[in-house]
Amino acid sequence: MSRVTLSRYLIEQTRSNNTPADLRFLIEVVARACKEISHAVSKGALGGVLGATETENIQGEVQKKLDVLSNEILLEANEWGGHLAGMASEEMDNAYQIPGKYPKGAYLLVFDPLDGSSNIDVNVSVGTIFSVLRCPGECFTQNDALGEEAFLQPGTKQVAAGYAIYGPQTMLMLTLGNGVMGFTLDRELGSFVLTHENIRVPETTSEFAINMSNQRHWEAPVQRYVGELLAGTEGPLNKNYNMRWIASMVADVHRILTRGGMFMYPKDSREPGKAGKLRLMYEANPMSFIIEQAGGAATTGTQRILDVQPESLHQRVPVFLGSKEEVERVTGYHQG
Ligand code: AHM
Ligand code: MG
Repeated sequence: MSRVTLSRYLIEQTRSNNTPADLRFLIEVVARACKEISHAVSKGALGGVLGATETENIQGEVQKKLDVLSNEILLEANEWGGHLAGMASEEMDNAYQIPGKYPKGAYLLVFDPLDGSSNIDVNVSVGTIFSVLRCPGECFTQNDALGEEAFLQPGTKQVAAGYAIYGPQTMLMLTLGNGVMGFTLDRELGSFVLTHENIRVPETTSEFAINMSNQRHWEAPVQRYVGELLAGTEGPLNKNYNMRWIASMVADVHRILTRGGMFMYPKDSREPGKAGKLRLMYEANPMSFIIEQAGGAATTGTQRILDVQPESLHQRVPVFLGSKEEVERVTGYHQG
C-alpha cells in the first residue's frame, strides 16, 4: 500500500479543494519546524535543553529553555519564505515582524511553541499548537510595522490549525477546514505519514479532564456539573465517569480526539481579572477549530469559542471542549 505523506496530502488538497500553494508551503514549513522541536525535546538532558531560563513571558510565567528554543525554531523556519505577513507567539510580548530583507505574504501564523512546558522536565508529552489566519486587507504590502489588530480575528476566520504532539510517537494533527487528519512522524524517513484519516470525536463520553485542585475557586455552573460527574450512578447523570488530567492541553485534547472526553479549564476566582488560564489565540481557537472539525464542540460556557472577538493578543478564555453531549450539558448549566 502506498503511503500518503503530509506533502502528498497537501498537494492533493491543492488539487481537490483549492488549497492555495502558499498555504501548503506554510504548513510544510511549520511541520518541518515541529520535526526539529521534536528532535530537541527527545534529546532531553543529553541535549542540555531541560530546565528553566532566567526570563519570564508576558504572562509572568518562567520560560523553560525549550520554550525559548521552540519559539526560535518556529520564527527562523517561517520568516524567510515569503508566505507570512507576521507571527505572534505565546512566548513573545508583541507581534513578530518579518525582517525587511524578506518578502511578505498573505498569512499570519500564531502559535504556542511548546504547550504543557511544565511537563518537560518530567518526560511527559508536550506539543506545539498553531493557527493560521489571513492578513486582513492588503496589510502584507504595507511597509508599516504590523500591528496587533491584524491578528484580532475570531476563530471562525482560521484557514488552518493544528498541533504536533511530542509523545511516545510524534504526531501532527491538522485541519484545513475540511476534517481532521493525523500524521505520524516516520523517523527513518523523516516524513509525516497519514495514519489517522477523518478523525471523529465520539458524541458521548464517560471521561473528563479538569484540574480538580482548583475546585474551590470555580463558579456555580462548573461546581454543579463536576459535582454531577463525580456523583456517578448515584447522581442525576446516572453514569460513572473516569478522570484524566495530564496538564498538557495537547495531550488531553489528543486523547479526546482519539477516544472522546470532556476538557475543561474554567474561569476561577484565583485571579478575578483573568478569564481562565488558557489563551484564546494560541490554545483555545486552534484546538476548538480542530475539535469542531472532528464533530465535537467548544465553548466558553456562554459562547462558542470560535465566535469570540479577540480584544488582545494574549487574551484568556474559559475552555470547555470535547464530546458534544457533555459540552452542550455544561453550556446549558451556564444558561440556567
Ligand atoms: P503553557 O502553555 O504555559 O504550558 O500552559 C498551558 C497548560 C495547558 O497545556 C494545560 O492544560 C494547563 O496549562 C495546565 O494548567 P495547570 O497546571 O493549572 O493544571
Ligand atoms: Mg500553552
